[in-house]
Amino acid sequence: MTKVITYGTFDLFHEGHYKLLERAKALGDYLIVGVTSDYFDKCRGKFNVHDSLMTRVKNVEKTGFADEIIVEEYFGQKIDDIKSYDVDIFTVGSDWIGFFDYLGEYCKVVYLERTKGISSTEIRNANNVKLGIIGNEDIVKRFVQELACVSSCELIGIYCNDEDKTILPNVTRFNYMDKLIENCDAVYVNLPLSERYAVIKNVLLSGKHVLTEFPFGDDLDKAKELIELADSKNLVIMEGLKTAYCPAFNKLISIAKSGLVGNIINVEAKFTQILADDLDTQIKIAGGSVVSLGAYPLLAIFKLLGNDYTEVKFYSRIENGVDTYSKIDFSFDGAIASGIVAINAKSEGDLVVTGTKGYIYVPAPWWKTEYFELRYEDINKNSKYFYKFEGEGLRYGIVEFIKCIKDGKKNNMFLSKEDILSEVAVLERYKNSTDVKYF
Ligand code: C2G
Repeated sequence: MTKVITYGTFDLFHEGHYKLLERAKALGDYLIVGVTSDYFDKCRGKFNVHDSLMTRVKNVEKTGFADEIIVEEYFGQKIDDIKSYDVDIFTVGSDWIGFFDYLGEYCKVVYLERTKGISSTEIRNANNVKLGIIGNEDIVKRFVQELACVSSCELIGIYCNDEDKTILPNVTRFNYMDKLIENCDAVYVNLPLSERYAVIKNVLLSGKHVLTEFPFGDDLDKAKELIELADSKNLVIMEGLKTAYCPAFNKLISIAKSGLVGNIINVEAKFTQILADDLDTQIKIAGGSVVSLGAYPLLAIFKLLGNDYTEVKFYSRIENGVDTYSKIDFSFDGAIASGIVAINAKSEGDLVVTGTKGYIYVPAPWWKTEYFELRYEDINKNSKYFYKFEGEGLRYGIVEFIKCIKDGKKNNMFLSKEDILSEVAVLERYKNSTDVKYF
C-alpha cells in the first residue's frame, strides 16, 4: 500500500484545494491530510485565517479523498508524521517547489501543479476593509508596519492635524479628516486622550468602525455614550491594547482560570518605563503613569479576578505636577491585586499570579508575553509554557478588529465592552482624585 501525506490550511475551501487533494489521493492508496492548527498558522505568519480548524477539517473530509485527517501543530512535525505513519510520498502544491526537498531523506517528495487563478488570499481580499488612520503619535509607524502582516485590510491614508509632523513615506496624507473618513470603512484613532472622544464620535456618526488606542478614556459617561452609539449603528468599536489579543497572555488566563495553581488570591502586575532622560520630554511622550500605562495591569487583574472589586486605592508620586510612579490596589471578595506603573522610575516588569497551590510567573516584559512558568512548592512539578509573540504584537488586535467587521461581530471576548468600561471607571476615579494618596 502506498501512503501519501499532504498538508495545508484549507481556508475558505476552494477548487484549488479540491484538485490538489484529488491528485494527492491518486498518487497512492491511502491519503493522510494534515490541517494546520490556528496557532501554528500564526507561528508561520498566516494571521487572517477565516475558518475555524473544525470547519477546515470538515471541508477536507467532505471531499471524500482523505482516509485520515490529522492536525499540524508545530515546525518539524512533517518529519515526525512521515516516520510514525510510515509515509511513502509527501506532496504539496507547486508554490512550495524546493522548500520541502529536505523531506526527500524520509520519503518521495512530489510537487503538484498549483491551480491557477484561485487562492484563499484572493477570496479573503475580495472585500478588503478600507482603513484610515487619524492622528500621528509615535505608535503609528509601528501600526503601519504591523498592518502589512494583516491581509483583508487596505490602508487608505492618514489624517494628522499637526502639519509639522512628517507622515510615513508611501502613505497618503489627507488634508481633511472628513475626506479620509468618507473614503474608509474603518478608522484607527491614534490621538491624545483629550482629543479622542470627539473624533471617535465623529467617525461613528459617519457610520465607520473604530479601533482606538488604549486607554479607551477616563470619562465613564462618554465611554458609555460611544459604545452605545456604535451598538445603535451596528458598528465595531474596539480598544487596541495589544496584550489582550496576544496568544500567550490568553493561554495564561485560561491556565490560571482552570485551577492549575489553585484559587487565585493575588495578582501583581508591574509596567515601568523611563522613555527619555528628562522628565518634561517623558511627560510629553507618555502623560501620567496611570493614564498612559494603567490599562495593562488593569487588563491582567480584571481578566484574572473579574471586574467586581470591592475597593480600589491609588498611591502616586507626583513630579512636575504629573504622576510618575503609581500603585493601584484592589480588594476583591477572597483576593487582592495591585498594579504598579511608572514613567520616570524603573523596577522589574513582571506579573505574578498567586494561587493556593502554586503561582504563575511571567517575566518582564509580561505585556509582550512569550513565556511563563507555573511554579510549585515541589519544583519537580514546575512547568514552562512558550508561545510566539510576533513583531510588535499590534497585529493580533488588528486581525481581531478586521474579523469582527467582516463577521458582523459587535463584541469580542479578548477585550469586551464590559472590560473597556471597567478600565475607564478606574481611570475616572483616579482623574477625580477619589481614593488617591500622593507622595
Ligand atoms: N493549492 C493549489 N492551488 C491553489 C491553491 C492552493 O494547488 N490555487 C494547494 C497548495 O499548494 C497546498 C494546498 O492546496 O498544497 C493547501 O493550500 P493552503 O491552504 O494555502 O496551505 P499552505 O499554506 O500552502 O500550506 O504546512 C502546510 C503546508 O506547507 C501547505
